Amino acid sequence: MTFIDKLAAAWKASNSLLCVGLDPDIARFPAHLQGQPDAIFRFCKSIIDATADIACAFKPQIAYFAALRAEDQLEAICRYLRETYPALPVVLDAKRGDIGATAEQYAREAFERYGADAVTVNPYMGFDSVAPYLEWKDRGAIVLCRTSNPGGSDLQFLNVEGKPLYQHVARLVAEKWNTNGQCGLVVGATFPAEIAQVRAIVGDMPLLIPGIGAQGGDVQATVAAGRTANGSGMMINSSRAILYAKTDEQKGEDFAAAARRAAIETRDAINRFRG
Ligand code: OMP
Repeated sequence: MTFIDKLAAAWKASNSLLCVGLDPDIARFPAHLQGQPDAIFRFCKSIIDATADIACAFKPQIAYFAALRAEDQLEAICRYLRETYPALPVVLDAKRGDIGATAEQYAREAFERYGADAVTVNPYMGFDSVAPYLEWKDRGAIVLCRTSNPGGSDLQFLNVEGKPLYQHVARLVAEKWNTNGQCGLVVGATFPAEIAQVRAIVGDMPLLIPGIGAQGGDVQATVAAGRTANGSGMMINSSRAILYAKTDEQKGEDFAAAARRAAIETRDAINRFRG
């Protein structure tokens, strides 16, 4: 089954557009996990088990693992997801971008080593830097288009031949790069007007939309701008607002239970506006 088919099936089966981001920050782990050698794996596993029936996808962010030499725990998390929740796509957030020969190795890392269904990639170096990911016909390449951070405007908003650069990226991916129907685009929830512009350019192409929750993106505006005719088409990612939902005031509540509550609230808020 291809990434796109798996995602479409997950949207339907879960009735959810929520992508749970796995950005494990050990400084924010509960006390009983502090100092444990497999703390990252155990934290992520608890979050996954608490939210798998509420999510349409999981998105591990590689930097949180690599910075601590914990790639083995990322491998274990990806394996756990594949074996325990095979219907849920895993999007490896690595934002790769390099010359073709190097990109071939990054593609193997994402798809062979971690077994990811899709990977985020940076389009700045052009088609030959993205082509190696597209050789993996059953996997997805999710291309950065209009990112959620304020500095994204520095380049993505540059006026190129009368249109902002991000719109050229959207058009290029939709019309030239997506020959095998395996691409998606990243568009931040912090810029709903741009989500609508991208949706108008790319038809039903899946959008990965980070920026709700900790970054303050507006759920209603995001869903209105990004939904397809059948009310899906988006993986709306939330990481910190779910992972660290437990606050000091909720003394009795387990961190995974708090994450589940936050995930349900987010899924339901999204579904209210899907139509
Ligand atoms: P929270 O702000 O905690 O929900 O995390 C957002 C996640 O999405 C992080 O893992 C970011 O690296 C990622 N992200 C963005 O925040 N903005 C983008 O434009 C693109 C991404 C991404 O590609 O996932």
